[in-house]
Amino acid sequence: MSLSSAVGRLLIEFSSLMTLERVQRENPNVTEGGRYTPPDCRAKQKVAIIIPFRHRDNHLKYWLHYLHPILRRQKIDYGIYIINQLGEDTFNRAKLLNIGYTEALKEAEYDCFIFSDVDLIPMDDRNLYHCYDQPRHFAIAMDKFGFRLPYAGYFGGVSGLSKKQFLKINGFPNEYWGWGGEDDDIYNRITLNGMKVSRPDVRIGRYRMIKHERDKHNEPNPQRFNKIQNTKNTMKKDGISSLTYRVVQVKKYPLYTNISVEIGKPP
Ligand code: UD2
Ligand code: MN
Repeated sequence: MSLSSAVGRLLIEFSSLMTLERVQRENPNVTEGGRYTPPDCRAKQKVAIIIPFRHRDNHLKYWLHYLHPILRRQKIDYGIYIINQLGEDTFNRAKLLNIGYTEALKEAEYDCFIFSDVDLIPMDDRNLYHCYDQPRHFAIAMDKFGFRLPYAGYFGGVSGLSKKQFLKINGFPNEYWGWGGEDDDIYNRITLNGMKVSRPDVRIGRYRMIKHERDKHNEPNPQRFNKIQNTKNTMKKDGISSLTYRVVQVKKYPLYTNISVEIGKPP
């Protein structure tokens, strides 16, 4: 991968009006469903970018506006998958990510999976969106945490695992309903399986998060503190091996593929 087209630190703001028409005009070489293959080289990895989603259309516009050009400059061979939770039951981020992994593989032979919140934009295009020897944590220095890692085991926001790394940890937990804890459970799975998180330099792994209130039906999960103590016991049975859901619609838009799913509700 050549970095000659990287520009480094980027100016990221969320005040200008953003429309999908504009983003489409700016990205004519992205093909249906939000796919892109660099024309001038053969990329080593095929990367599926998975975004857990519900009622965040405004954030998605900015995400697409900033990320498509960055990924193109990085010469990534990629596809964008929005996993949209239908209904108004409690949100479940990690289960949506498992679904994204499964559904993306039905579309192409992806070997790398990057899981990103819809509201997180990298501020430096040298933060390369591909997979590494160890599970990768990309969003290490966020504006909302004063551009520092909030704690050593933090794995939230944007992360990436190869197919092999993902399967080694039995994917992500399906049983974290509501806000919080699922990212710590994933971190536990990684270390309990003898892997180590890899991270970019703190000057490069900088992010802006679009400011928002806590969404309805994604209240903090009171069970999260207990659950993250038990990853060792739960990870073998709760994960990609136990995933159940129903796909209601797969729709290919010019800049992304939307997969709308029913995922059930907390027991
Ligand atoms: C933090 C982590 C996030 C996750 C979460 C706890 C950061 C920047 N991110 O995010 O990775 O660990 O805590 O669960 O620290 N979403 C929707 N609709 C909803 C609810 C959530 O689309 O109604 C999606 C969306 O992609 C969002 C993500 O889930 O970015 C995480 O939810 P959040 O942004 O409300 O949580 P936040 O910022 O505290
Ligand atoms: Mn957020």
